[in-house]
Amino acid sequence: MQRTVNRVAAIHDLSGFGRSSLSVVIPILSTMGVEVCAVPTAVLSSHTDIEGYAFLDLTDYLEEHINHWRKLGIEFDCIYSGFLGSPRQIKIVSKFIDDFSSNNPLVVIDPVMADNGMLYSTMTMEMVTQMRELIKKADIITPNFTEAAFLLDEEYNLDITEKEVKNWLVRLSEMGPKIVIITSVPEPDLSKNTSVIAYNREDGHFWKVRCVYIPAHYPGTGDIFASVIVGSILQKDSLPIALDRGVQFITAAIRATYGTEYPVKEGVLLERVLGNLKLPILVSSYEVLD
Ligand code: PXL
Repeated sequence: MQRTVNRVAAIHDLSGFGRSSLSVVIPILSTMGVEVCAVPTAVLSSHTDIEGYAFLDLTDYLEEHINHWRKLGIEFDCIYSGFLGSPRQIKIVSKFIDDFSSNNPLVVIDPVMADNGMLYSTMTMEMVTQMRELIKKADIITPNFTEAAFLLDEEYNLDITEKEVKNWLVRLSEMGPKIVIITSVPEPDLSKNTSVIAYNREDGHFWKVRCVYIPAHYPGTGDIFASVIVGSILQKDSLPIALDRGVQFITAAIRATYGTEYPVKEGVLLERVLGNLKLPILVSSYEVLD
């Protein structure tokens, strides 16, 4: 049966406070006209950057959750995973992809593990090793610059050249995914600025979208960016337009937040900008790299 609305299995944690993971994935994809079926990997009182958070790992529960869906014979247009709570969970996601792939869904893996050169507090090197296995099954991966370095076992070096980043993209795509999108790539010539650089192995193209610098580091922006990419690709936008959409949305969200007295750890004011997702891309700024 042809579905009227695309359906995504969203495998992420539910962090109650601080606007990350399912708390942003669901509103973004719903606004973009996508049905979200959540697979909650863990429940936290907040993301892990807020001291004293409560954490319930749902690894033991997940099989039951997924088994019910197996019995129902549910199909998905996309399987989209993010923050995973334990090494065993990575194996469960891998099996989920195998079991729910008969209709060839788009598989998007955001290897949420680290930022600013450091692993998040719940992550281990064992999880990094397993993530290298999991991304073999992805069509698209969206690591940030730190996660790309961990996946490739490369040094986190902010002086990286564009040529080296292209080499990283190609090597990551050789691990499995057709499309690799690295966010927060440093721009050594423009200190503090970053860009998003992507590679599509199927047509050999590299794309770049520059990000304006705003001196605040909000949590959840990686989840927001990856969710917009998922919604955009599902609505059949091209890869460079999806990148533009992701960067423009994040920029609007950060601009709506920065300059208010809002505490950075509470995330961006998503509620103020969600409606932007309904607008067409009026000005595009992607560059083609050769
Ligand atoms: O935004 C990524 C993310 C997702 N889930 C949890 C996190 C983080 C980043 O800190 O802590 C629980």
